[in-house]
Amino acid sequence: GRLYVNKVFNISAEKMFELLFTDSHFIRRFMNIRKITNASFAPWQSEASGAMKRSLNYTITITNPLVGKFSTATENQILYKESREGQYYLVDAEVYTHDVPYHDYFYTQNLYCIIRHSKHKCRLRVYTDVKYKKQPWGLVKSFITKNSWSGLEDYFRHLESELMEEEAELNQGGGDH
Ligand code: YK8
Repeated sequence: GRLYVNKVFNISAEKMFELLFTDSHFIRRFMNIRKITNASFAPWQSEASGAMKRSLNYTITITNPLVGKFSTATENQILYKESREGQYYLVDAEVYTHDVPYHDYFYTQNLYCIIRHSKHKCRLRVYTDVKYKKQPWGLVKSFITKNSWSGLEDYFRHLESELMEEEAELNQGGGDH
């Protein structure tokens, strides 16, 4: 896997969780910019195991010329029970892109880790892996992996820069964060 985001923000851990994992203005706006449409968010629900789960459905717009322009996607998120409100949040997000070539072979796993740093600061880490449900031919596998990494790198670089803008907006005019 790869670590795409590893950064301390002037945003509290609670706020970071709210921005990324609730139906927030931030995530709505980010999806708009990325041309992610028809988004539906299920509410978080607790599981017998003590974890929380929710799933999202949306349509992504793809810029990769090798692939059709759109694909529907399902994202299943698990908030691990080891998470502690305001302190530490671990979210496992599995993303299935249903309409891309070889979609039945792979999915993407994004692990988001939000750690409280101080009252108004947190560290965000996003660790990403391309997972295989069945083994494709070697050449196909490297093709999938290469194309996935480039799309993911672009997405998370953009997410990080939008979070930095949000951080600036949240902190402007407001005391010593
Ligand atoms: C989520 C991983 C692969 C996919 C794409 C597929 C290429 C197909 C390979 C062929 C287009 C928002 C990606 C990047 C689309 C976007 C997905 C996003 C960024 C040529 C064999 C969507 C996070 C996420 C996870 C997986 C990404 C797809 O929040 O290359």
